[in-house]
Amino acid sequence: MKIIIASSNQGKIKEIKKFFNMDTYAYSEIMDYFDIVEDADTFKGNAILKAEAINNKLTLEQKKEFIVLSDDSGITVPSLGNVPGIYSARYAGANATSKDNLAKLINTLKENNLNKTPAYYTCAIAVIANDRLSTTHGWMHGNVIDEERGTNGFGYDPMFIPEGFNTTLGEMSEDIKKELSHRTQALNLAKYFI
Ligand code: ITT
Repeated sequence: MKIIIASSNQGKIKEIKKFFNMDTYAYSEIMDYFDIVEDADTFKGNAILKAEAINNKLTLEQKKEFIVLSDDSGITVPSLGNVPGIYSARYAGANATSKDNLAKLINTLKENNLNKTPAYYTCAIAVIANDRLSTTHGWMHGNVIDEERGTNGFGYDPMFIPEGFNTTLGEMSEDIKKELSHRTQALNLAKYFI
């Protein structure tokens, strides 16, 4: 069995490929890139939309060969009214880069005089194998700070300090993030279906 990752986020793809000990491909390695509309109102709903969009493009032969796996994820800051949540990828606007989104969250903390406040990452994974759909979730709790520290990871990692640590994910090794992360928790559960 091989896995197709229904994502075009290079940070996620790298972490998911590292997690599995089997042939794992970004969908762009199997088919042309296309835009997937993510208009559900939950992480789970958007993960399902992405997995179904890729699964619908597979031939019957490919469906026997491949499992489709998608990831919808984001960060939530309760003291800011639960932003950006499911809008994490577009927090700074429709065409925002992850740098823009990180800068916007840092600025919003500063505007609210919050230099450190609780936050958590959520990851919903959807798996489709032989047209059967399953979903799982994982979370990572900690705090966000009003500055960027370190360059490891991706997205909001340089401003996120996991619970029990003093450094941001941007300052930590990939292996420590792999042990703690929302993505690892959700993928560990998804392994049962796979
Ligand atoms: P795909 O839909 O193609 O998978 P995307 O980047 O649009 O890529 P999402 O809609 O799930 O993915 O948005 C997730 C955003 O949340 C992502 O852009 C990151 O900024 C952030 N995010 C999710 N997991 C993260 C992690 O482990 N570390 C840092 N930021 C993360």
